[in-house]
Amino acid sequence: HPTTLIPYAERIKAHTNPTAIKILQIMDRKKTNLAVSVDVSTAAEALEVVRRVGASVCMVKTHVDIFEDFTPAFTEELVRLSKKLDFVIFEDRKFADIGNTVSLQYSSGVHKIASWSDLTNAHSVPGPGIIAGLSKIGQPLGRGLLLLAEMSSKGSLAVGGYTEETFKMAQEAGREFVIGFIAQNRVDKAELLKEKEGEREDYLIMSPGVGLAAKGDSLGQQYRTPRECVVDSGADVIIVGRGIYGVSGGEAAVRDEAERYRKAGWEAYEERLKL
Ligand code: S5P
Repeated sequence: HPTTLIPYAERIKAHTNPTAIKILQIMDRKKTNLAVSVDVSTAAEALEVVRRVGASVCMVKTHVDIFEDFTPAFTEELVRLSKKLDFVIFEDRKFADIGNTVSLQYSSGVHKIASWSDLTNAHSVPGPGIIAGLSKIGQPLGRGLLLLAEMSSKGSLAVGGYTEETFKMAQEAGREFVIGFIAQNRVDKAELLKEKEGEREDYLIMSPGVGLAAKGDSLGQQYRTPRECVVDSGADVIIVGRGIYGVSGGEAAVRDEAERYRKAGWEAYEERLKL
């Protein structure tokens, strides 16, 4: 795939969305394509994990609806840490409703996601209105959106024609707000990419379901190694949850494990540039 042979830093010029530009700049600056997912049960624990792994990541992914102690103080501190430790915040909300509803879910309620999260994601199942509803809120703030084109879980229905139509939906919407995909492969197939006025279409592919030890869990999750994701399947960002925050051995172990994944992801990226 042509995009996978271009260094992250060079891909910046193919983007206009501020969040896409920021992600690529951070990846290049910190030599990391690692995103850590902090799916722990309290906001306090999540911040502890972020303080430990922050230096190793380009992105911190949250599910704030998991926290039993969520308050706006959490997002204030997360934003502060994102500036101090240089990473982007991704609330993994997986919106899946009509445009009007998702615009309310994105801007309002307890979590006010658009006010603090650089990046969020949505299922394509409702059709393009979901992108319109989210972009109305997020685009003026410089936020970015990923569409879920594939999933890592066993038996996922997001395959084949669904995946292809999701890509086309993003392409139709334009890259001012939709900057890429959650996927297991390069769903922006080379033959579908268009050159507009000499400018290449560039999408960020972010892959969850990454583990160096486990192959899966008891609830259908499936893991691949960073090398399989980045070299074999062309992912730009690897997303790791339990493989990092779930490691036993205390604070230092979590930090070391994040560094181990950062190195594995970065070495895979350097290897693919030479293909
Ligand atoms: O297809 C997907 C999409 C996502 S965003 N598969 C996933 O596992 N995710 C998310 O990635 C999931 O919600 C979780 O937050 C993370 C994977 O966590 P892990 O602990 O299995 O690494």
